[in-house]
Amino acid sequence: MNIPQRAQVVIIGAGPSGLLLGRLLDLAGIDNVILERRSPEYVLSRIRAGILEQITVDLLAKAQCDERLKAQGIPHHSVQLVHEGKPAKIDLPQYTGGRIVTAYGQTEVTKDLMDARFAGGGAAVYEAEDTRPQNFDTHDPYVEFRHGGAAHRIGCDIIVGCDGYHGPSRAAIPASAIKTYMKTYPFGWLGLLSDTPPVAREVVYINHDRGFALCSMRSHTRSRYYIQCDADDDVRRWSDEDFWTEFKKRLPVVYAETLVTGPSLEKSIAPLRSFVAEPMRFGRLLLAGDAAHVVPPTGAKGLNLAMSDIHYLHTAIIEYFADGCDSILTEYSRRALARVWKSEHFSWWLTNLTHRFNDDPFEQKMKQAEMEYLTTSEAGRRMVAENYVGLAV
Ligand code: RFL
Ligand code: PHB
Repeated sequence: MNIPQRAQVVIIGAGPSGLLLGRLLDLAGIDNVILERRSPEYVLSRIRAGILEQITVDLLAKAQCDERLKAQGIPHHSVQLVHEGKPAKIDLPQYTGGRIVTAYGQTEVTKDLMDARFAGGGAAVYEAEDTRPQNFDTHDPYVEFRHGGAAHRIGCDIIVGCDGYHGPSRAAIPASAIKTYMKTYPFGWLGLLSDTPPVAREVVYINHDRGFALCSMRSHTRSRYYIQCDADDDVRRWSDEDFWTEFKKRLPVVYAETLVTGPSLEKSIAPLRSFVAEPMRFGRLLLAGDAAHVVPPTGAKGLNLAMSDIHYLHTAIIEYFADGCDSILTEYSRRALARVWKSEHFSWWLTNLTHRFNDDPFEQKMKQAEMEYLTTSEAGRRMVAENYVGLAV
């Protein structure tokens, strides 16, 4: 592989945010290199998000990577909340001027963007080791890494850290220049993917005495289900049968009776945390997606926030190269964070409402009252719908 020594932008991380940014910059004629720690196969094997906001769908259209999404994505016109065994459906377009969400796996989004990158011939270095952003507090930043046993260095104008929560970009910023906010939750999500028809037509969030459960899908024949589990639980402790038995106990009767079970294609436990680092700019190093913020998956905001960061960031970078105005990069951080905090709030709030936290009986009653208000009041339904389809960018 021919690794360039210079590019206008070096992007660290080839998850959905790094690949989308690379693609939009390619289309704008800005040369960029993507460095990824893992292999393409490994990146595509991670099962994560499944629900896309309209802003994400629109960005994939702008990136000319939406052919499969248009053919295979499943539009959802409502979402369900279940409390005390009673399902309540919240219409989405009615309260949002016609907006909806679309079920289409993050794996597929990543594959579509990866295929476009490979077809376009853009530089993407997979299995890059020891990647380190350097000198980014000067006008001469560069990124060092190792690949195939050799040391490399790429000089650039801008470095973008799209390297997720554990990546090296945020870690390279001096602690005195960044403020972080963190909340960890005392439970995780055990997820199972199976080739079985989804039990419901939309996403169902369930608050049950035994703990939270969630029904989702990847297609009309592939389901994705989750249950709340202990934060320190071990996935090897859960046979498929154990999962289905526990999951079924948390479903409303109407779904428990029709649930189709089958062997798992994947099973994993994800920790739940809320996290924000601000600002999202330090000199010539910019952060995007999970590198800068994490939400608990309740509400399906993580991938969508990563994509809305890229909406702000690609326009800022294009303007920066057009007129050299540095303040546009600071403006990126301000605009992105304004949306991030609102999504952080929604994800935190919905997690509190739908999960069991050793609540005392009074707190349980409060959640029940809130759920009843939300599902029976027009204002309550509008609030959930507006946030679920995604706030304006
Ligand atoms: P990613 O996807 O973590 O990609 C970061 C990439 O950086 C690479 N990397 C490095 N590369 C080079 N050098 C290094 N030293 C590196 N260190 C790391 C990694 O290998 C990786 O390829 O971040 P990105 O692009 O910001 O995307 C964020 C989303 O992946 C994430 O927010 C969502 O998956 C969250 N999420 C959901 N979001 C939604 O919008 N809707 C959902 O329905 C939804 N469901 C979920 C979720 C996350 C989950 N888990 C596993 C936490 C469900 C689950 C279970
Ligand atoms: C998923 O389909 O994986 C999914 C759906 C909704 C969520 C989280 C995950 O809130």
